[in-house]
Amino acid sequence: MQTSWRAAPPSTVGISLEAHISQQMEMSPGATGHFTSLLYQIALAAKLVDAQVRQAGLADVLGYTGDVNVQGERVQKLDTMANDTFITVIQRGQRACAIGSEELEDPILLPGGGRYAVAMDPLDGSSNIDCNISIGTIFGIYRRKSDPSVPGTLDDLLQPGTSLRAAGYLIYGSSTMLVYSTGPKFGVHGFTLDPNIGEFFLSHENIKVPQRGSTYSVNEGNTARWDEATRAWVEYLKQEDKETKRPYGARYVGSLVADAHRTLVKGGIFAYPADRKSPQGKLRLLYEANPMAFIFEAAGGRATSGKERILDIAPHQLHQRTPLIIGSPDDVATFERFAQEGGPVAETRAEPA
Ligand code: AHM
Ligand code: MG
Repeated sequence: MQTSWRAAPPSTVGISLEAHISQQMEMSPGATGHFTSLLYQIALAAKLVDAQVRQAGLADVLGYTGDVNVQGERVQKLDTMANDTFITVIQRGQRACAIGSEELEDPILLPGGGRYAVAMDPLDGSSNIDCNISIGTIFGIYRRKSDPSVPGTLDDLLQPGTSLRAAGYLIYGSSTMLVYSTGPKFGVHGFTLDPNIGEFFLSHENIKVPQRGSTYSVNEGNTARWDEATRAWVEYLKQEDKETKRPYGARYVGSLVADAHRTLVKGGIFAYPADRKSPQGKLRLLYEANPMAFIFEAAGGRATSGKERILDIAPHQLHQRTPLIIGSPDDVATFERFAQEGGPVAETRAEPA
């Protein structure tokens, strides 16, 4: 038998996502709990989607539905299930006035005075669904702009990333993780789902992206469609130079959540630049680029289209696309020098924030 009991030193062991969100709420003067409850709903929907993803090979939910989504892409069954799950849970929770989803041409505009607008990609990395590679969910939350006495409007979603109240992503991978931030002041935190208990626990507290990394992540199969500056940038990363620790290693999964998460934790750069096939870029501003940009900036990283800061872009369409370059500040600065000067550059360091 123990003769005495001593309180354990402060530790993050056993801090659930719910406890963490509640703590953050207490740190926000005037918080009413509406935002907290919306985050709980997203976490709940994510657990339901996780269960579907884990069962996918068994439950006949792999493959295509036969439909084509607004982007002209073939819809997979899991895309549809994830979309339905998030929308049902968020709608029932009554905290949102508008939901914009990659899977739906038009936003869902809700009555009931919900104070937030949610932009989301319910299942990112669709091309990887059928081969057991990490996929995920990406979301951004805005405070509504419209009058709460009427249903939400498209304009509640068409806000620049600088107006995001929170953003996050889920990875359904070798483990399931939720990473979210409510801004630089509160940091970026990662939670891992304990499948035995069905609860997310804090596993990556206050994630900071390294100042510079040693990997680049880009679909090099698109080389022939890139402009000269992008080609020169990738060639530069592949050259040998001890001082700048080149060549960089190449890592590309093809699921933004996975490529971005690795870049966030280990540093380096992820890029989906504009190319001849996708002159506006491939990724979607509101529910892919903005949430990732918000998280990277909150973790000390940077996010650019090559021409401007992602979070400053004024959206005019729900499904608008943008080039996206995110990563360690020094690595993004190097990309920008190539994009702006169109050729090789001397070693680049990010401007201090
Ligand atoms: P999705 O939302 O339909 O899954 O498409 C977005 C995905 C991203 O996850 C990933 O970064 C990119 O598309 C990969 O594109 P590509 O196959 O052209 O490299
Ligand atoms: Mg996507």
